[in-house]
Amino acid sequence: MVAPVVQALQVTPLTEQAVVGLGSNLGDARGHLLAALEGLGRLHDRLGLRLVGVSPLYRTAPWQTEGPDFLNAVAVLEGAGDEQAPQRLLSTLLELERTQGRERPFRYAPRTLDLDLILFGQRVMDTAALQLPHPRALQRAFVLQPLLDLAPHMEWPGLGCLWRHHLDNLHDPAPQPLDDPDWPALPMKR
Ligand code: PH2
Ligand code: MG
Ligand code: MG
Repeated sequence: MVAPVVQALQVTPLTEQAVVGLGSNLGDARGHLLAALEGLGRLHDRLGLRLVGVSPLYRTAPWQTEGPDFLNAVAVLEGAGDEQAPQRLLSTLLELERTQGRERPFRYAPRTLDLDLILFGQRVMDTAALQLPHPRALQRAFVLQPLLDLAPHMEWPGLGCLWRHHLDNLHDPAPQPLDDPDWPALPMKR
């Protein structure tokens, strides 16, 4: 008669939403972002994360760097993850970057594909490999604007919904939404 009691005590892992920032300003930028979305859509078997949101596509001026304009967007993944889940997702993001031929000749160099982990639920981490929330995300309109479009109710650790006000204080050129009927935007259910 012990087994049913133990079963009842098992903790159901919390469902969390992870935000991924997508960027490209080298080669077929839109094609690289589409390939990334396909990859993100295939993570369920491996990581238990489902793609539940894709923002509109934006053209953005280079931030703290030079070179061609970027295409940027954000995506939201959802699932129940253990303690290692953010690190595993980060490794997978780096793999997807490599698949698109990402090279790193210098900091902020033009890139075929950049996939940044912005948030993983309400987790706060500061390790050499991974900081959460992403330490520069609140300074970047190319992250906050697509996130505002996609998930205005997203909660930021320590800030709740106040992250939205950071966008008002950024004086970079505003990200330009692209009218792209074939972009696979996936609005989020609330
Ligand atoms: N990424 C950077 C640096 N600057 N600027 C824009 N507009 N978009 C980016 O994705 C971007 C950037 C470092 O990753
Ligand atoms: Mg980046
Ligand atoms: Mg990066």
